[in-house]
Amino acid sequence: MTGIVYKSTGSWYTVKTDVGKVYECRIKGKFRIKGIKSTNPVAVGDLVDFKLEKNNDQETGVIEYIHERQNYIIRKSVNLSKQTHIIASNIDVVFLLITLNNPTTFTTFIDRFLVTAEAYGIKAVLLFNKIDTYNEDELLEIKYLAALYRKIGYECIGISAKTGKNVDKVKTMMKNKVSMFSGHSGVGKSTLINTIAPDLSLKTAEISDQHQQGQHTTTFAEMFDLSFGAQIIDTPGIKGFGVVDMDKEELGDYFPEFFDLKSDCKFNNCLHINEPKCAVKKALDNEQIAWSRYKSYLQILEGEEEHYRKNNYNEE
Ligand SMILES: Nc1nc2c(ncn2[C@@H]2O[C@H](COP(=O)(O)OP(=O)(O)OP(=O)(O)O)[C@@H](O)[C@H]2O)c(=O)[nH]1
Ligand SMILES: [Mg+2]
Ligand SMILES: [Zn+2]
Repeated sequence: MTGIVYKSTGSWYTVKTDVGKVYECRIKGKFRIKGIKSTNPVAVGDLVDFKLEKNNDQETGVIEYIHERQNYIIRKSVNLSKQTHIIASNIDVVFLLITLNNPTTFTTFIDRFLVTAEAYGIKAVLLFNKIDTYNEDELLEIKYLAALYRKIGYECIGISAKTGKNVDKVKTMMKNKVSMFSGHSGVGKSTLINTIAPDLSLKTAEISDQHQQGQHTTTFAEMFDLSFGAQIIDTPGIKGFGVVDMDKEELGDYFPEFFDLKSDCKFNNCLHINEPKCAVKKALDNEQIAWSRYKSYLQILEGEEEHYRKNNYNEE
């Protein structure tokens, strides 16, 4: 039998066949797939083959094969273990939810996320959520950020999952696609899904819990079929987003505005650091490239960890 993984709770995987039958499946042994050392061998979105077995009176499955993934979002945990975790696979578009405060989303986090999406060829859209809560200065900051990322080529939408503002635009982009919502804990991923599909009634943080630190309301990634021909993957909030190791020379290619200028650099293997006649550095001086982007680039290049205010969020 063949189906798609809709939910993974660690030891059990919920798999749905193309006729809509749902089976709880498990894996035997370590089930490592070649080349990827991740904490989760099977991810939400995976297409898997499984065989049925009798488990007491229930029919459950054993996953025997994972079909090749078209793509996936993978991150390195920022704790010491440095293990990688596949958040979800076979995604058409990923929406990154961003809030200025409660919680704060820093540009380094946005850029790390975008690099990963670029590396796996996944379309990324930035959703600036909770715009119903911002004062004038904060709205200006959102406008500035949206302009910065639009210039690079990313779609940016200011939304309110609470009031429903611009949620129809998000819905339109989700039609006939597999989408994933990502972002820090508390940015409103589950709230947005509830606004789009009220029937799901996903658990979201209570207002009173909002200021409690390290509170994760969604604890497992889960995919849902929506009525308008869309599939959405809700994910648990992530604290830091460690970019998986890539070649130094490759990294600049995943900053689209750097990549566009690369052919104008004197050296074709230019890392845009100290090399003479570097088109990226020149564009930086002319303010055509944002400092925040360049800073993120250097940080990833040097393998630096993101800096977080202590105890701001819990590691997943
Ligand atoms: N004012 C306002 N509050 C919002 C908005 N979106 C979400 N919230 C609130 O933010 C809090 C967190 O929302 P959740 O949907 O649980 O956040 P999440 O991203 O799913 O968090 P995790 O599941 O922990 O990753 C809740 O109290 C929501 O009511 C919004 O657009 N405006
Ligand atoms: Mg949630
Ligand atoms: Zn250069």
